[in-house]
Amino acid sequence: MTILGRPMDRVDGPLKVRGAATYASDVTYPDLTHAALVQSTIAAGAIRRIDSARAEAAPGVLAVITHQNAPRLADPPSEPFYPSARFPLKDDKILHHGQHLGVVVAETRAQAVAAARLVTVDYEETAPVLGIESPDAAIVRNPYGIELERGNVAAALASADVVYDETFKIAAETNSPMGLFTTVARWEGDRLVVHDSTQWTLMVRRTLATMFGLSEESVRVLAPYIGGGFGAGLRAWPHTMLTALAARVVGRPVKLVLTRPQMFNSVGHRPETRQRVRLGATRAGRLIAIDHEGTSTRGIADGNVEPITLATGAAYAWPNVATHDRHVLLNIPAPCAMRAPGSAEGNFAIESALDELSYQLQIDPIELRLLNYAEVHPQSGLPWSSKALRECFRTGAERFGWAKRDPRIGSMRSGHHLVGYGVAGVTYEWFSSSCKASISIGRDGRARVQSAATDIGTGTYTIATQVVAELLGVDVSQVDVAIGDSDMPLAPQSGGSGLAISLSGAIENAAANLQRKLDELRGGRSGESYVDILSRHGLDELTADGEVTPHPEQASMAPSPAFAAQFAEVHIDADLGLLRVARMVTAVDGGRILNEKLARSQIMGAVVMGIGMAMLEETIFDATGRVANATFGDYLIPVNADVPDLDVVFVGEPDRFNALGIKGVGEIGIIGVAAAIANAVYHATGRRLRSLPITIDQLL
Ligand code: MCN
Ligand code: MOS
Repeated sequence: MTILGRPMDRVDGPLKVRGAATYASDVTYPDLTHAALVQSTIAAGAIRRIDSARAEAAPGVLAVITHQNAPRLADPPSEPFYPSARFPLKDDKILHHGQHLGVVVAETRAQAVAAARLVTVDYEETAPVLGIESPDAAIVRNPYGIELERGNVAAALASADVVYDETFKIAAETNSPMGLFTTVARWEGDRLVVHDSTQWTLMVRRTLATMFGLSEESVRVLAPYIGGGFGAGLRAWPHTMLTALAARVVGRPVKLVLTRPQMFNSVGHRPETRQRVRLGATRAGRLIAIDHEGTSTRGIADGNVEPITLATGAAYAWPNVATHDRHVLLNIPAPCAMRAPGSAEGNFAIESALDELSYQLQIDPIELRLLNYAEVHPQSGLPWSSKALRECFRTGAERFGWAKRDPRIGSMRSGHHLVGYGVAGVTYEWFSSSCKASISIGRDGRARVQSAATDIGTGTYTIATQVVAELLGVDVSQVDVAIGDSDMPLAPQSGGSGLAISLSGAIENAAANLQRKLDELRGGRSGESYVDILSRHGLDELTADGEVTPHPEQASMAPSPAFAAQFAEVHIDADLGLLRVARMVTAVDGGRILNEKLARSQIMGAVVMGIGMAMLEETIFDATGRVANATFGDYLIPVNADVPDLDVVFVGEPDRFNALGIKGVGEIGIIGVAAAIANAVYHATGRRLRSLPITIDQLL
């Protein structure tokens, strides 16, 4: 292979730099109207009455739609693992602060925003249930069945030489992609065309088709470009439903662009979590039992998955395992997926706990992990389809200079700063789905691939180009990629770090089918070019479809997760407690890497997000359930000064489960960052911080 793996520049880069890539907010129509939302200022209760009269009379206003006059729609459907949002104009109930109570449509955006302020709402207020510790909150089992029981944890803990038992807390965080989520909806008779900021065109299509009682073919969802998602685009959100509804009511196209504060209460967030970890070990460092309890917050009427303990059972070779996942139901805007949902939180607890044990047992932290290395899949006993976690630790340690670490707490200094080294291991269960693609080859020699998949900044356009070029043996400049359109062949979400696997599998299958058709046409004339074959047969182009379904549970091999080892060096001002990450090294087993440059960008971006999670990010709900820091002035994310030298290295080999040997890399880079930093902080200071974000007050 010569084109796969190559660190090729993004094929859509020039378009983006020139402003020629059309994001949803760039879409316009001659008769376009604009919408603004009316949002609840209480977190719980009901609407007694909404008075829209002044808004309706305001300049330019075409409609004010509330639950009092909204046409009835069917309930949105739920996808497996991707629960739907509740349509907020269904009734008079208020379940969270910021809930959409209405939408105002006007000739201009300014008119819509001004009129939305004139809508008055009379509330029947009840006390909201807020905070993960609320005694009034209902607690339910995570409905997605991710709990696990292996062996006998209670007996093993009772017989262990060393027992560890601690609790971890992580603040809620908000995805905050740069691109403000936008919907532009237009009805063409009974056909609905929607441009949307989404990671999953077919999910939005299905949701709108169901709600409006249309066939799926009557809805077209376009998302050729999206300014980041990080999981926020994995649900069909109420503002999208409302824009489609508004366009039907006014009989003209409608555009709705969320404001930055609305991005904090309308498109999901990483829930607040609490975890308890109990570990049992022998003196020699053999981990014999783990009990992992994860609890996350959830909106009262919204589903969410948040699989905190998903990776726990397979991460190390502990013979006795019990995991528990609970949801606390609150009057908060719906939490949803945020990069490595559940896994990022679960890893912080597990990898911090292992670090603590390493000091108790006086075993090097890497050594402790290798002593408990899962050589085979711990649940099934089957060999992994590939696993280079040992290599991640070895190569990462070498590049980081782990050997220079003095294990004694507070022993390393750089001038006025305490220096700490920390490490975390990562096992990440990526998630792939069925996918289709079609490839055509034209008489002009160009290859064209189509799929409903999205590129959310990840590089889908580029890797699809590379896969087609590699498999058909054409130059990358001869390949056109068309994606982000639900009318194209079925594709899953950009999500669960599974799109590269799914889409390249579908392309691989389509390319094989195309080659077969070409071979038939070639009829033994070996060496005849595609162009010659097509012209000899008088064909303008030849097309083949391809499809891939996720690997079935196989009897001989366990499908391998992706793996990583992450290393952090921190510097802490000895007097002021100021914490800075000096450098980070991440070694990743992502199977075959499709594009070295893009994959590296994925890891670097995720590490930056991990630094945010570890040290800065916190979505704060005040006593009324309002997000109190819903701006980029108040919600802290890493800036350049917070981001040190980030070293990324790929190790391992092509996986044996899919044709091209790929594993997902879009999320893995965030997962071990918080634990690596917290472990480094402990090494530097002797302070064990089990609550994120780590702030200066915790270090003073
Ligand atoms: N890649 C590669 N080799 C592999 C696997 C992937 O070179 N073996 C590169 C490709 O450039 C590919 C990208 O990594 O396009 C991501 O591939 P994959 O791991 O399959 O992830 P998805 O395409 O499913 O993307 C979703 C993933 C997730 S779940 C989140 S959250 C996330 C992420 O990607 N959100 C992102 N990365 C993001 N990057 C950007 N810029 N913006 C986001 O919103
Ligand atoms: Mo990623 S949180 O699965 O979009």
